[in-house]
Amino acid sequence: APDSSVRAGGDLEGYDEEQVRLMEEVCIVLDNDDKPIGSASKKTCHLMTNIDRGLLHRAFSVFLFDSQNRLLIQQRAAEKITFPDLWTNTCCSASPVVHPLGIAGETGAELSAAIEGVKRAAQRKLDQELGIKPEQVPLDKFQFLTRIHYLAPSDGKWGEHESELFFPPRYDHADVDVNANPNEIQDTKYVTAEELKTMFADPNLKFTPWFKLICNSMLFEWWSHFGTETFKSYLEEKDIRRM
Ligand code: DMA
Ligand code: MN
Repeated sequence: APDSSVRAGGDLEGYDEEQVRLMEEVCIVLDNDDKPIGSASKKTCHLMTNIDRGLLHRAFSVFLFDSQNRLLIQQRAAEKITFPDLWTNTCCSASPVVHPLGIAGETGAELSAAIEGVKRAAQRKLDQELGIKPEQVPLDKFQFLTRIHYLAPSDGKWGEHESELFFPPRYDHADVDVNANPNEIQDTKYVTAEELKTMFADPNLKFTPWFKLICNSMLFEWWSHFGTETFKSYLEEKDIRRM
């Protein structure tokens, strides 16, 4: 259930009303080994004062490719409380607890249960941010790659500390219909790896820290091997990458 007490305290004063409302969502809190140990509001999970004390939550990153092997990227809306205006991967979010007891698998301790829960969370968020309907990103076409444990400040007050799971949500690279939500996204673009590298070299373009980190450490390599046996060897990594 949303935690309506999150508006207390004045931390969210002056921000966009819809984004403030979304800070009431309840996220899955993890121990250092990715095991669920409780829940906390999205606001609580993203305050640097809590992150500095070790608070960690479950999140996911989606990388959607089209039939021409181009990656869908987005520029975050100015309304976003964390990392506004930055270019980033297709879709990211904290994995919310959507039912007081957690929907099937969503609070599961096992990696496979976590993957199933996060696939559902990703499917919902692809619709909420990009207007991509669940039928176009069916759960059985998502592929799990790996997990990273990651911390980055946004500004002085807000930041990220999360264990992220990665997915390409269509291994068959089928085209989907995009209808971006302007409260979340100001621009979208399909890019080849070469086009993305050119964007990275442009000093006028700003990117989220996790997207640059993932691109340089993993994504360009994965991308160059799509459809090959090598790509299969990247799937379902058990170890947590600590970055
Ligand atoms: C945060 O995504 C999650 C990761 C994996 C960096 P976000 O800031 O876009 O979350 P939300 O869309 O829920 O605001
Ligand atoms: Mn997001």
